[in-house]
Order: sequence, then structure tokens, then C-alpha cells
Amino acid sequence: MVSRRNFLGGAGAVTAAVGAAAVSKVAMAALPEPVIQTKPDTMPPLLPSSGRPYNPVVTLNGWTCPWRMNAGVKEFHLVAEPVVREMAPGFKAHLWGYNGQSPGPTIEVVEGDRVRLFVTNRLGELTSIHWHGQRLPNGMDGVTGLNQPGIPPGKTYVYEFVARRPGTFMYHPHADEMVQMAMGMMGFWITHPKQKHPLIDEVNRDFCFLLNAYDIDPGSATPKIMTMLDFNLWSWNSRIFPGIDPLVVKHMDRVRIRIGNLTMTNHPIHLHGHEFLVTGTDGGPTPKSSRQYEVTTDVAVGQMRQIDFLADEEGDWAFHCHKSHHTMNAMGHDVPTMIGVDHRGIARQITKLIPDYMVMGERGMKDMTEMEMPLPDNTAPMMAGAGPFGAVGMGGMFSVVKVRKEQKPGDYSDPGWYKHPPGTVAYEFTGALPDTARFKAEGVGSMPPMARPSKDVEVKVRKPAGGHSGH
Ligand SMILES: [Cu+2]
Repeated sequence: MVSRRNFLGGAGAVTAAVGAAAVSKVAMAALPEPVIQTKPDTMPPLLPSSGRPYNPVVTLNGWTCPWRMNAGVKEFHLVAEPVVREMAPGFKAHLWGYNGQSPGPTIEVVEGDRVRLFVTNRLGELTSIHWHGQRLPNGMDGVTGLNQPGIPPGKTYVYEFVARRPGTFMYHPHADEMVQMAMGMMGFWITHPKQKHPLIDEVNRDFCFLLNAYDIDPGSATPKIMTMLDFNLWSWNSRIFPGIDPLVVKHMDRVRIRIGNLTMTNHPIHLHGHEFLVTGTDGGPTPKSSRQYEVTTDVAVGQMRQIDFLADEEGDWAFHCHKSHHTMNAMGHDVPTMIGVDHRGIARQITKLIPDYMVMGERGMKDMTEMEMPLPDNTAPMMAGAGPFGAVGMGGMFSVVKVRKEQKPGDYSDPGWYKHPPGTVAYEFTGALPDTARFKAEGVGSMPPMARPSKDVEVKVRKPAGGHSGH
């Protein structure tokens, strides 16, 4: 059993040091030392040090697993174990993952590589790994009870197969999945093409991340694993906005983003300012005849999507799940919709009885983004992020694609906010507002009704006081 762990620095130089005193010679010969990563930052791409060359991916707020070449076989060592994952600054979750982090490290190999994966179980229950989407011998497919016995706690199993087709894959347990995946056990797998592929274009930047979701009560740290639909933290690689790093690219870069969904619902992923093509799915590269330009692609449960675009518009472009509830973090309360209800008088009276009573959402919930509201310890704010023009008011599955002319090739460091050329930012209109025009036939519908209700109910529009002066 390997007892020593490598804690990596930020430079991404990730070579496992072999030679821990506690490891016997026999075990050393058989088992590569696991490499552990606990920093939540996006690690630079891991350039291949052995084997066939390829253009490595960048795992958003994650890292790539280093390997050992052993007589022509690429050997990886994954350790299933409890981890502490910083989901956003100030908010840490107790998850299960691999090699110190949830998700586990990205596995990168080349089409045709023979791959040997050692999987050590440091959980308290059986586990296994299913290599989602791979062509492999049936006994390597990882379904506990069907293809193999579960890996008992403390034991190490070996998986071995040839990465037969290039593409975007995932790995996750196939043992007590409801618990183990709700706790964050999953990872990405990229098989790069071994030579120029007619359906796989070369790109300058290649990002990947998994969609995952947790239900963690405000003030606590462990996910509620029984939750099926009502999750309160919607994450990319177990990070939530504003904890998700930007995707930094150079102007005119060809960019690829690979997204895998291991949540229990679909996520329409939306990119601002550019159109992309879906160039790959779980099944591999898409035929060119099937590709159409999109700005949103739905990633269903258990699916992978690979999108390619030319980053030809400078700026800070929002990139997010289009389900608006998925760009918010945990809410401490069931919040009733109070839009348009004038409850200021009542609120004053309640405040006399309950001093920290808070009135939410008369004008919408935007107030929440700037509210100095006391949060329980270890809780991410519901809607957060300080942008160059004020509060962004987002959470969950939200990040920014930053396209910059001055970014150096291979530089992924955050260039700060985009400096808009003069005259290219939306601005306030200061002239007089004309009266609103109305249609006479309002409310008739496509055909006259057979009968009308006996009495029309009047609904009054209440407009917030202040603001406009013209009406
Ligand atoms: Cu979503």
C-alpha cells in the first residue's frame, strides 16, 4: 500500500516521484505511485512526456493524470477516496473523488494506446469504474456484479484495454452509483486521434469539464445523496460560479470545449458572441453533413458534447447553462414570489418583532446580488460575482470565455476585464420618453369567444416608483 502522497505545486510539473519507503519492491514494480492534486485551480495542459504526441486538453478547475510508460503500456493509478473540494472560495464540500479531487483527474491517451489503470479503493464500501463510451473487452466495462466483483475497500483492481476510437469519454463508478456519483465520483477521458483525422480539426485550445450537481444544505458540507431532482448546487467540475475559472483564449484561436453530463437532468449550454458546431458526441466525431451552427446545445444526462468555434470576437463572453435556476446557488429558504406586491408597510411592522426579517423580491431578486446578508459559515452566496459594471448576480453553471488579441499562445492566465473600445458599451438614453402606443384589439385572440365570463377581472399594473419621469 502506498502511503506517501505527492502534493503538486501550481506549475503543473506533474511527475510522480517513485521510491516511498513504505512501498515494497514488488509493489513498486507493479504499481505506479498515485499522484494527488488538491489545488482547485485550472492546471496548465500536461504535455505528453512519453508515447505519441498530441495537443493536450485543459481541464477547467482540474488537471490531467500523469502516467508511467511500462513496456509500451500507459499505466495510470486512480485512488477512489473521500476528498475536500473547494467549490467556490469560502465554501468547501466533503465529497468523494479520485486522487485528492472531485472530479478525478482527466485521463488523456492516444488512439491505439494500450492502457492499464490501477484502481485503489480507499472508500468504506465496494466500488468499480465504468469507462463510459469506450470499446473494450466486456470484462473491463466495470459494472459491479455483471462484469466484475466490486473492488473491496483497501484493494486495488487492474483494468486494461486498448483505446480503440478517438473521442471524448467519461469514467465513473458502477457500484452504488446513486451514492457514489452524488458524492462526486467521476472524471473525464480524452482519446486523441493518432494521426490527422478527417472529422477532427486541429485546435489551438481544447477545454473540458463535467456537469455535476449537489444538494448541500447551507452551512453544511456533505451532499444529501437521496436527492433526485431538487439539487441546489449546479457545478462544472464540482465548482460553482464565481469559483469557475474563465476560459481564456487568443483572438482567432480555434477553440474546442468538451462537456460531459453526469447530473440527473439536461443542461442547455449557451455561448455568447459566437456560433459553434457540435463536432463530437458520445459516439465520436459527428459527420460533417450533420453539423449546423448553434449558440446553445443541450447536453442530456449521460451524454458528451464537443463544440468547436473560431474565437473571432474580442470581449468577455458569458458561457452558461440556459436553465436560469442552474445559474444560482443554494437558497436558504423557500422564497415566495413577491414581485409587484407592496409589502413595505407590513415589513416595517414585522421588523419591529423580528429585527433581521428580510423582504425579498418586490422588484425582482436582483437585490439579492448586492445584499449584505449574513450567510451561515461554509455557504456560497446565492447570486454572486463582481463584474466590471457591478454585481453579475449569478451562481452555479456560469463562466466567461475571454477572447483577447494580446493573449500569448499557450497562455491561460486571466487577462482581467475586457477594455471596451469607446462607444461600444450600452448607454443610458437621456431624452424624453414618448407615450406608449397600444393596440385597440388587445386581448381578442385568434377568434371571437362563444361566451365571455360574466365579469371582467381588473388586474392593475403596479410600476416601481422612481426611475422614469416621462410617464
Ligand atoms: Cu443546467
